[in-house]
Amino acid sequence: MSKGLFITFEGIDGCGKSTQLNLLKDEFTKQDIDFIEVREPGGTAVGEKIRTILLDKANDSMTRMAELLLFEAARAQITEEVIIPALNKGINVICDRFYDSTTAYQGYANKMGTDLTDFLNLKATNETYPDITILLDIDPQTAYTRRAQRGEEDRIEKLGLAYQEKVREGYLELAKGEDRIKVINADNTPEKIFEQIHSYIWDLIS
Ligand code: Z5A
Repeated sequence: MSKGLFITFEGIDGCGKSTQLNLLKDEFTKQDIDFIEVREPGGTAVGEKIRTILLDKANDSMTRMAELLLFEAARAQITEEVIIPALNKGINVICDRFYDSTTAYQGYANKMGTDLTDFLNLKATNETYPDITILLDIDPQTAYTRRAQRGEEDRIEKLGLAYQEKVREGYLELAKGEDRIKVINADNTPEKIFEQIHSYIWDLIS
C-alpha cells in the first residue's frame, strides 16, 4: 500500500490557511479522496491542553524556551498518535501548521536559532517530512485587518505587526532552501489562491 500524502499549510496569523484548507477538504470530499485534517498545536487530547496553555493571554510570563518545548511536545504527540498511523494506512493528511511554524516563529522571530529548532523538529516528528507545504504569503497589515473582524487576540497575536513581519521574513528565508515549500501570494481572492494550490497538489496526486 502506498503512503498517504502529507500536506501542510503555513503562513503568518490570518493569512487565510483555514479558508484554503476548507476548500481543499471540499475538493477531496467531492473526488472521494481519503483524508484526515489536523491542526497544530492541538489535534489530540494532550495537544489540545497544551494549545490552551500556549494561547492563553494570562501566560505572558512564559519563557521562549518553555514555549518552544510546549510546541514540540504537542507535535510529538500528534505525529506519533495521529499523523504517522494515518500516512502508513495510505490516508492523506492535511495539517494546519507543522514544524515550519516553529522554525519561523520560534527559530527566526523569537531568535531561538534554527539549529535548535531544526534539531527539535526532527526529534519531535521522528523525521516525518511533509510532501508539500503551501506557504500563504501576505503583508502583516492586510492579515491584521482580516483578523480584526474576528475580535479578541490570543497571546501570540498580541505580539503585534513587527513580530508578524519577522515571522514572514523567517518563512520566506526558509522557503528559499526547500523545494517542497510552494510560496503563494495570499493577497488575492480565495478562489484564485485555491487554483494555484489545486494545481500543485494535483501534480502530486496524479
Ligand atoms: N505557532 C507557533 O508560534 N509555533 C508553532 O510551532 C506552531 C504555532 C505550530 C496558532 O494559532 C498560533 O501558534 C499561531 C502560530 C503559533 N499564532 N498565533 N496567533 P491558531 O491556530 O489559532 O491561528 P492561526 O494558525 O494563526 O490561524 P488563524 O488566525 O485562524 O488564521 P488563518 O487560518 O490563517 O486564516 P483564516 O481564518 O482562513 O482567515 C482569516 C480571516 O480572513 C477570516 O475572516 C477569513 O474569512 C478572511 N479571509 C481568508 N482568506 C481571505 C482572502 N483571500 N481574502 C479576504 N479575506 C480572506
